[in-house]
Amino acid sequence: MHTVVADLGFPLWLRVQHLINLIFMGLLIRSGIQIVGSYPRLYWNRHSEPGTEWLKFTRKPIPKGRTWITLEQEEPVSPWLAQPGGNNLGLGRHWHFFSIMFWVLNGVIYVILLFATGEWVRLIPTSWSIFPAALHTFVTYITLHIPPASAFHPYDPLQQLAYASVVFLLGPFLIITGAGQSPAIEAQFPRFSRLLGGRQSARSLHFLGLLAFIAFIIVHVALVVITGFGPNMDKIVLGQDHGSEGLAVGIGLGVLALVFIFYGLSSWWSRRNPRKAQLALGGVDHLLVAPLSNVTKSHQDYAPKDISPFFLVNGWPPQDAEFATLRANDYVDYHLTIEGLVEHPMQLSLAQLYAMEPQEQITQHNCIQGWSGIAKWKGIPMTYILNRCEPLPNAKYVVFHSYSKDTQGHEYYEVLDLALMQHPQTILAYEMNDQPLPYEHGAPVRLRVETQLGFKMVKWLRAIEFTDDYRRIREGQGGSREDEKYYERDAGI
Ligand SMILES: Nc1nc2c(c(=O)[nH]1)N[C@H]1C(S)=C(S)[C@@H](COP(=O)(O)O)O[C@H]1N2
Ligand SMILES: [Mo]
Repeated sequence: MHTVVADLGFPLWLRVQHLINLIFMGLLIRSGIQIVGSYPRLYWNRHSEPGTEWLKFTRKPIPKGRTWITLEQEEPVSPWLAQPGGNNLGLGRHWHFFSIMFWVLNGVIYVILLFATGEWVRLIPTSWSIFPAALHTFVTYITLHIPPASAFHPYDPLQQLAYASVVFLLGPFLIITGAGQSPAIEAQFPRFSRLLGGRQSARSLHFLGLLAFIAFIIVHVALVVITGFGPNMDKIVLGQDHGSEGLAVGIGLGVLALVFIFYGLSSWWSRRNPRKAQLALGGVDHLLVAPLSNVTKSHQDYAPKDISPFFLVNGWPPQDAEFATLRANDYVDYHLTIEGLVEHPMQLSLAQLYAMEPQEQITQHNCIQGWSGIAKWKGIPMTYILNRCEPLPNAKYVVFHSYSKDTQGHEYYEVLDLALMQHPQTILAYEMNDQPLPYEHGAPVRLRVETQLGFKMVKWLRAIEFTDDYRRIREGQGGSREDEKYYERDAGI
């Protein structure tokens, strides 16, 4: 068996897939670094309280004695490291999800071909003796020796184990820990989330997976160089050890240079044309993200003991006089406007809202930046409001307007699909942890949609508008964060 495999060169499909994998792995690592920069603190606990992180990549202090928001904690990342670099969480995520789709597809085809062609014997150990043999190889390398040629069948035991682990363990581990951070998946499968220790632990594990991948790449490349760069490149690039090493090294390094140039140019392009990048990459991501957003339902039901002792704030509270007056009078003059494509437009006072049958839920809030926290929310199910106002048949979207401003000084608004309003845990919340909703968390009323990312849950609600098209609103992307920060409209991941 061994001799047969040793004779196998690298078939063309394997070499092409190796290159595709390299391109997308690089994009995933780069965009992953971008995403970490948006909230550069990693936790093992569920509450994301500053100071309890096990690792951070920021020297920014936590402001004391004033309200601060988590957007202030973003760290720009150099485009040498991150895709596309700077403070670009939205675009970084587009690159990440875009790459995931092609990386996973490539991986699946690879595994299928591996088994279909018999090449699997390269990777998958067929005897327990691989472990002592691998240890032996490890000792050989660590004492600065190179195993004899006879140890490679075609890989040496340590190499074979490492490759098999990366393909069959590390790859799936990254997919699982990535999925474990999606609010839609977590809301649909709370037990899966618990298994990973919650979203923060999933994020930390995902990051450790990234480090493991980087470590693998460094060792892998180093060994390719040490154990015979020319012949190895000959196999990787041309498929066989033909003795055309110069050509192989030339082609190999040339292709690698092209890949790096592509990273640089595509990052530069997406920073120069963020809207185009959002639409182009987002159009592809949509295939992955939209089903998650639209199919999942929230079954979250945390226990009171899970409630976060501390809950981060994002988004600046309203600054205008109108809201200040409302607030000064304890919101007695507050009215929530319900308008647009409805049978019965209306104005609801707080007293009218309080008179309706409320619902309570203990759920996890997931900010797109990466932090999360658990709280108990009380409010009116949106289904109840729908029954009262009766949306017209052509109503497809619901626009939530607020009293606060986004980072460009426009009204903060977000658009949600009408279908999400039917979800059992979509409520207009007026209490948080058994207290009236605190000012910084969106008093007097905010939205909760428990399968979505936090930016969709508009605080300081002013009006709810039913519409058939959101494209004519402002920049037409479906919300403040989509307009100004190029986030995706489907916020399930
Ligand atoms: N009106 C308004 N609502 C908003 C925001 C905002 O800036 N303005 N920020 C959103 C974001 S990004 C998040 S993560 C949550 C934060 O909710 P919290 O401050 O209660 O934690 O509110 C969302 N709702
Ligand atoms: Mo957020």
